[in-house]
Amino acid sequence: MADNKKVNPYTSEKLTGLRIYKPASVAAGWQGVKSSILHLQKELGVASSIPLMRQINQMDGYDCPGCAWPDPDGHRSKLGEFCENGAKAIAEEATKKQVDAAFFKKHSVADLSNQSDYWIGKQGRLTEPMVLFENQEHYQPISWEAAYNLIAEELNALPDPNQAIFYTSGRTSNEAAFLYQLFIRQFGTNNLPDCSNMCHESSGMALSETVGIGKGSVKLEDFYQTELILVIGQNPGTNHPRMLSALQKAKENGAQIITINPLPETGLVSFRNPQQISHMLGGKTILTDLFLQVKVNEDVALLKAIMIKLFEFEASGEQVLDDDFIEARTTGFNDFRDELKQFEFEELCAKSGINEAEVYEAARLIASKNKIIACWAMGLTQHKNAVDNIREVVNLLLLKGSIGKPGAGTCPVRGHSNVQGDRTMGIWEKPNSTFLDKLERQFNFTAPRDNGFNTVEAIEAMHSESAKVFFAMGGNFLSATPDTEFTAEALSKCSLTVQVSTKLNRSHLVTGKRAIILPCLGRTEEDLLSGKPQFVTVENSMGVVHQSIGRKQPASEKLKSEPTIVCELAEKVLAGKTKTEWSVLQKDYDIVRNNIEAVIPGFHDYNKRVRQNGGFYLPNCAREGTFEPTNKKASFTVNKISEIELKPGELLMMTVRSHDQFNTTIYGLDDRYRGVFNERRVVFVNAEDMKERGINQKGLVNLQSSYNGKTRFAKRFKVVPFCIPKGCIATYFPEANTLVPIELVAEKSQTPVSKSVIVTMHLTNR
Ligand SMILES: Nc1nc2c(c(=O)[nH]1)N[C@H]1C(S)=C(S)[C@@H](COP(=O)(O)OP(=O)(O)OC[C@H]3O[C@@H](n4cnc5c(=O)[nH]c(N)nc54)[C@H](O)[C@@H]3O)O[C@H]1N2
Ligand SMILES: Nc1nc2c(c(=O)[nH]1)N[C@H]1C(S)=C(S)[C@@H](COP(=O)(O)OP(=O)(O)OC[C@H]3O[C@@H](n4cnc5c(=O)[nH]c(N)nc54)[C@H](O)[C@@H]3O)O[C@H]1N2
Ligand SMILES: [Mo]
Repeated sequence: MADNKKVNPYTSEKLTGLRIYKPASVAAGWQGVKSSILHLQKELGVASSIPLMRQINQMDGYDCPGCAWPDPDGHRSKLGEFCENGAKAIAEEATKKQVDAAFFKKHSVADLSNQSDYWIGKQGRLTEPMVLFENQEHYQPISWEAAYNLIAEELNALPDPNQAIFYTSGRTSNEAAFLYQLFIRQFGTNNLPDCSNMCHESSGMALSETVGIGKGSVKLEDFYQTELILVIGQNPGTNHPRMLSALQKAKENGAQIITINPLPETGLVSFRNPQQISHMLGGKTILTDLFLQVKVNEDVALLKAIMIKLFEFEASGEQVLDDDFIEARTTGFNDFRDELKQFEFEELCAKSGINEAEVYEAARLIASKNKIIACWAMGLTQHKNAVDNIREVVNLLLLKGSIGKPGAGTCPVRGHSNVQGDRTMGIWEKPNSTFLDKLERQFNFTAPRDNGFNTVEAIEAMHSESAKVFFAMGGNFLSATPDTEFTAEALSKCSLTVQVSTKLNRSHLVTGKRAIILPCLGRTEEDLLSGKPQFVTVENSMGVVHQSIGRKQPASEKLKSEPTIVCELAEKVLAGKTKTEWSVLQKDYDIVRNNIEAVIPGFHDYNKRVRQNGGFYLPNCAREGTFEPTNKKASFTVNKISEIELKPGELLMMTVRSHDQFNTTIYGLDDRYRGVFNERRVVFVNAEDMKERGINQKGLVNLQSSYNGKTRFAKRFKVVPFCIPKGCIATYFPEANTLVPIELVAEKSQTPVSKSVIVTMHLTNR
């Protein structure tokens, strides 16, 4: 482990005092309200919290910086349109604590890196631009002007623009994202990796190929009309808590819910709606009708088993499949059906870990319904066969004619609040030529045409020193990416690393030779241009583009908005080489939006329509049932079941989020729903696996993964016995990211395989 002078790229191995209780039986309720208030009170006080919480997700307020779950199209709750974890996100951003020049003078980079991620995040908001010069131990203040000059000098000294990498996290607004990709493409590269590469890339790939658009097809309204909802590989109680209200309403309207997950996640079992008095007096809604506790990465086997039953029901004379839909609106059905015939129902059930009676019950539920929604998140997207996982979900929906009609469709539940919008704006390493053609015409330049690096390729390029400058628009690249040691080496080989950020994180500490921090405004804060308040726009998980306006006094006078930072930097870096009037674009976001409208389809009358209540829906061919571009038909596909075979002693590890974190931002040390308190270095293990290994509750273990001849370690985890399938374990992200091999990525989407890492577990006494 690192000595005091050395920068430590890993999360702290210090244990904090684990307490284990029974997992919670109901989500939200009074405990959720109490937790929201505590977090807000601690970071900004009650008086400042009340006006802020009134504005969140209101039509004239700001968009919650947390997840991308949509707001209702019509009525918004006066009690506050937010959840417990939204309150934590606001507390984190609106905190009164500050990380200023004096802070960096006091703490060296190495000292900071030896603190826990929780401690680092809790120090407060970044308040002024800082620079870390080569071989220096402390960051020091730098003016905006000097910072831009330094970045311009490094970028322009590169022999090839493709030696620079420009990462984006998913909080960046449409306006900032559009300007950012324009600047980068004028600079000359498509090296635009983003957090999507680690998130829903597999969904985008699978959906574009099968139904013609890489986004989900449902609207919130569809939840209220549907008959059956599948929630697969998603933990909404923690990660999209407002989805529970939609599920509750769906149930009240008669829908049923099947949950497919290796863990019995509390939010999916039962829910106490904090907005409903009867619930707060003890009532609750039981959400899940059928829980299928699938083994990690065995969803394709399970889905195939279910579909075999559907075909059997059909063969016995029942009307189960939507034959007209299949005939008129799809291709590839025969190949799909013939391939399915090669599997044995019993073998598939055994592989998935679900008993035959339960699979039969699931098939019965599905057989009798015509309007089905499938929701999913990282439980499907972060596996080697992730794209196949999602294509198999699409197969099931197509069999039932359940895409492109009300009450039915695909619902990949997005993560970051504008991750979907960023892609729409062109944050993509593989832009299509239609988009580039239009961008070139609008801005009179020649755009680079070669594909750029995605996240994993970017890390590899820095590691092999074929990329030298790393620039991040938000996020925490070091801790969010796989293979922490490898990524740390990669970043350290850069000549310059730059982070546009709101809060301090580990990516500010593991740096290139020189490093810069550019502090920016957050969602909640007022954004004035020449004294005029501006709003930005974002796109939620269901393709609604709407405004977000912050009204809070910024954390510091020295902060700049992301669009301003991009425009000012572009002027410096592209000086003499750009025909774009960056200073004009910078004056008013309406001007930026007019340019977006000219380049990106679906944004006609952008400035007008986004000012109307609740914004507007982008066009969506799958929603409309036209399934472009494959002859206006959707495609059945043939998909592989998981090829993972565990050897004796091996376990399959998934990394999940606790209830007290937003990705790498650690709000607290509790995972209330799972009954784990005051500790993040835990591993959830099946009791039989513990017994076989002679490990007791709270036993201390090291984890290791071996891949392609290299062994990786994550040390000092406390064992928590848990209801999880035998052979599977769970740890938290980012503590276990050291175990995820950089080369282990999903086929086609190249998403790191963070939910199926083969590991071994070893008792230790240190
Ligand atoms: N409060 C809060 N909200 C968030 C975030 C956060 O960190 N905190 N993160 C945001 C982001 S960026 C994202 S992408 C989303 C993430 O939202 P989720 O995808 O819900 O997040 P994870 O914790 O990764 O949970 C994955 C779920 O999949 C299950 N799972 C794992 N492997 C498998 C499998 O092989 N099959 C099946 N069927 N299930 C599996 C796990 O048990 C877990 O319940 O949430 C967003 N919202
Ligand atoms: N093992 C494992 N690894 C994973 C995952 C997993 O499930 N398991 N999930 C993956 C997923 S789904 C995702 S999306 C990625 C997330 O990867 P990232 O998006 O890179 O990580 P975050 O933790 O969301 O980034 C948090 C940082 O963003 C900055 N920030 C916050 N708000 C703003 C803002 O408004 N503007 C700017 N400029 N900066 C801001 C703050 O400085 C904060 O520290 O991680 C991935 N990594
Ligand atoms: Mo994500």
